[in-house]
Amino acid sequence: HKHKSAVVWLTGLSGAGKSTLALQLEWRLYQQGIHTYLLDGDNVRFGLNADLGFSLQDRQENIRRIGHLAKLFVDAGIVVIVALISPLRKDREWVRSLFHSEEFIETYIDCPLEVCMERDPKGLYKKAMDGTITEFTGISSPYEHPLHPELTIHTDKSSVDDAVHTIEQHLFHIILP
Ligand code: GGZ
Repeated sequence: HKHKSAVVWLTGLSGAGKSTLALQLEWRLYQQGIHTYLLDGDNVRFGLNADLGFSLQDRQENIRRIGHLAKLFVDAGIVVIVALISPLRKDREWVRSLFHSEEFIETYIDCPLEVCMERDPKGLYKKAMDGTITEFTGISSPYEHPLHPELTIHTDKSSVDDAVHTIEQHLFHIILP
């Protein structure tokens, strides 16, 4: 069926649950016949953005390129899900400016740093704490939480299903006639 397009931009700390929610949201939308594309920082950094590291300057470039990619997909009528730490407000505001106001759904994946550190699925926080990894978001590099996100999801309090449902409802409101 016909629907408008939009970008669901997931921002938050490493380990907050962005990739998990992104994958589940993609699956749910697919089941309902909505054509989506997922841009996950973690994956794009292996290909298109393999030349980029984690300095604030490289993160800005990472966001810039993924923002333009997302814009191309949205122009093609595809719902884009982006999972990117995107730690700085100014970079996220820049991306927002690429889109019509209703097209950009900034979704703050809010999870306390202590919980992310406890989860530590890839052992990165441990390495950040002992200095093996430098410039790690939340430890040795800043994270500026959104001030006026369209959505906030508390992944330490709500289930994946509930979180996906919340995002889905907001999205449908915008893209469905
Ligand atoms: C933050 C890092 C770092 C540093 C490697 N800081 O949780 P993950 O492991 O699987 O996903 C994180 C990913 C972050 O990439 P993004 O492209 O989303 O970041 S940004 O938007 O800031 O450009 C994390 C891993 O890369 N990772 N080193 N120093 N995350």
